[in-house]
Amino acid sequence: MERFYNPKEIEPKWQRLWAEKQVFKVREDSSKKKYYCLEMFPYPSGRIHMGHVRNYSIGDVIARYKKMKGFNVLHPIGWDAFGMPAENAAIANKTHPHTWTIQNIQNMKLQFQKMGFSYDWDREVTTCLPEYYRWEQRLFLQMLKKGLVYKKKSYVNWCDQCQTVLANEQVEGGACWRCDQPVRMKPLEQWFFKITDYAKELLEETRNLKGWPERVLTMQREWIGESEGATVRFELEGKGEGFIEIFTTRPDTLYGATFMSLAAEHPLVLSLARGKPQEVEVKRFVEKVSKIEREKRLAGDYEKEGVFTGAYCLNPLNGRRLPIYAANFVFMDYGTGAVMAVPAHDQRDFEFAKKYNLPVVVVIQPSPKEPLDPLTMKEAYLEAGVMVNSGALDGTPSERAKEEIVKLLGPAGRKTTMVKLRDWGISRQRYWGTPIPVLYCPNCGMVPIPEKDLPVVLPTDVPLTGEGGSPLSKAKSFLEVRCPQCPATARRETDTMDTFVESSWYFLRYCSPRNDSKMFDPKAAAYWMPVDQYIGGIEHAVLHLLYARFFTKVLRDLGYFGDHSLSEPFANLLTQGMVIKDGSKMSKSKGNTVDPDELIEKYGADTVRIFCLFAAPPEKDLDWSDTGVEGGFRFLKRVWALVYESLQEGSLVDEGDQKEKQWLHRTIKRVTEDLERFHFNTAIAALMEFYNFLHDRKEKPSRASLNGLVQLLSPFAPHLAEELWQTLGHHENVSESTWPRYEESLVQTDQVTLIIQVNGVLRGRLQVSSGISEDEVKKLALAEAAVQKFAVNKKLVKTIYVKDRLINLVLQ
Ligand code: ANZ
Ligand code: ZN
Repeated sequence: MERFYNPKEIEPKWQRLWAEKQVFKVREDSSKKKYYCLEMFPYPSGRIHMGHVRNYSIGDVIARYKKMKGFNVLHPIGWDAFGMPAENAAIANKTHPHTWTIQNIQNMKLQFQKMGFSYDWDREVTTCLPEYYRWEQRLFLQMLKKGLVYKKKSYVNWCDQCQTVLANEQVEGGACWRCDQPVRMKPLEQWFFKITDYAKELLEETRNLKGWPERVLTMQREWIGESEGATVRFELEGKGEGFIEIFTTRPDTLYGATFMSLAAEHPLVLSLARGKPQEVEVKRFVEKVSKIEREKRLAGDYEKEGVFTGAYCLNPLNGRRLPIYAANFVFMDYGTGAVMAVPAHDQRDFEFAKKYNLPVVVVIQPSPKEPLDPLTMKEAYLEAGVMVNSGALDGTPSERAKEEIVKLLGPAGRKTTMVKLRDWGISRQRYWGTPIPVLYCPNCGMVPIPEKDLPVVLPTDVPLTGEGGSPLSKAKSFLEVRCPQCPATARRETDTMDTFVESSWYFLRYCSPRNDSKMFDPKAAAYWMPVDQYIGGIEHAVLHLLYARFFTKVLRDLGYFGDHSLSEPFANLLTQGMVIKDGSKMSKSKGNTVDPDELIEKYGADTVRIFCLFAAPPEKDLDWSDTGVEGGFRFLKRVWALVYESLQEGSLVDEGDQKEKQWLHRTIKRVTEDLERFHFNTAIAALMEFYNFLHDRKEKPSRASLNGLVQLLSPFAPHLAEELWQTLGHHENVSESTWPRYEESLVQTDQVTLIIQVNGVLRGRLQVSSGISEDEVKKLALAEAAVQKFAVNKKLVKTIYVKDRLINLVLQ
């Protein structure tokens, strides 16, 4: 054994030995309980950052701990390898996205290995390879057959200058990131996954996700956004002119509707205005609205405006004539794209009515004493109350009127539940993604690529310039293809899939990553799924986690799981906090990053791991500090020195005295319980205390104590632990050893008898465990009947506490 701790020497050595002995390789084994530990896989950006280090260190501790607890642990890793950065890098540096991505993967893989993460590298998956995305293409075709994929016109960000579609991230302040020209919304045929078919189940099953943070569940529920209400039909004025359907959550306000608002994109808007004096103005308005950025519209971050179409419709209950407006705050993709406007009870409608001088009719009164007056109202009244101006319903509580009005409407109305969740638009006019496996034939129209012709491989010889439409549309050899149904030459689809598609099922691929006849082997999935612990950033609380849940349900319904059905992919979820430095998130743009490589170089991976796990509980933000890293390093050096010195001076005793045994067993208990709850910081603190105890006493530590210390430390600092474990004479790896157990009799804390005094006079005694805090004792003492007698009409002004001996309550 070396005198001094030298991570540079021992870390590569143990990494090599783990790989050679395939310590972390796993197979299905029905005789063992499984544990699937998964961290969200990284995008191969090139180098790992501290956020990665933290995320993967958390997962690694859990995986290593569970393995030592006897579980058959699946702990895989892979690469979410499609996406725009590769394409942008290719445009900027004239490399190929494939080359760039694969190089990045190689770099990052080396960095991960240097961190000592316990992955089963034989299960590595890389999503940009045909052997991965071919299964996605097959699933797409199966979903197409089932009606779970469809095409529809939808709005994209479009730059007229570059003649190209832009991703939201490429729109900067309403302008194109390349040429700075204004971006407009352009309707384009796009592919959608019908996630709305699963909205109800996705919503209801959030109730079963007991192992997820409440915050994430709330975000998912709000994202799906179920609203109870009614659909109501308003006939257009004029004979046989048709009707407008609206969705409202407030059918009780129907008598208060004074106009109608349609989304600018609503198909009726232009047709209603046609031939009317308003036609030109309406057209101009529709144009203008299409230019407001999507996010701005969703955030409501613009002035509310509208234009009269020149047409009217009729309130189905009282026949009132309502002017029809096109308005910029009504969205085509929610409800029916039409809103009955009730200015007295909806704030947007109120502002709109004031602006355009439209009538305000109050139909709900808060109290008969102070009736609302439309002339003096400053804002809409949104609460419940009693119905007025509503025909036969006058006097009815508004909550009840909601039901009554739907009944009164007869065939013109029905109860409806609307969800905010939109279908998932997966079309990207990008190169670096999974090709969508269909073609267009001049005779047969859209034709799915026959399954035997899969995968549709992404071609490599595609010019990438960032301008002029989808890159694949410029790759002639890819584009032209024989129609499978007729002799004509057809054209391939040139859209690729959203990269969120790959991450929606990678956790299933890990179960049987080399299977070349199926997406995954149902037997392997039956054994490994669900993921027992999923770990990742809160930024994925909605999209990724919702899509992965959706895919699991679709795969279930397509029979992918065989007899063993699965509805939810992730049993438990841990969302770790950010890594921050100088008060803000580490990021290149802020220039406050710390390079993990430099840290590993200076201190070794074990120190970096210890720092990340010790500095904060996993859910909290981790505040970077140089002294924290130094502290971690010092601790590991001391542990090394303790073992070294203990082994120098003669032989070790097997077991220590009673006190040492108690310390060991209490430490085992604390660390075990903390690991179960993922309180890594307090687990490490317990190990530090144990070290201090062993170091500070004059007796040499026993073999049992050193063994325990090293084993308990091993999930956190695995290289150091392996080396010390070997030095202590073990032949197996500490990573494969059995987690130590504690004896109940040795962890009981000692009981002491405390004296209770009131104003210095003995009034009772308390049995408590030694070391109990002053606060705790105070509470217990004040609860004693003997004390309460003296406390009547008095205030506690002071307490005097002598640890484990007495408490004196001063009452006045
Ligand atoms: C009449 C009404 C009267 C409304 C009233 C509210 C208060 P949530 O809860 O989000 O589902 N709405 C319906 N479709 C819309 C669309 N496509 N774009 C913009 N707004 C739309 O909200 C439902 C309410 O939002 C509906 O109820 C409708 O306005 C409006 F005193 O109908 B309400
Ligand atoms: Zn054809």
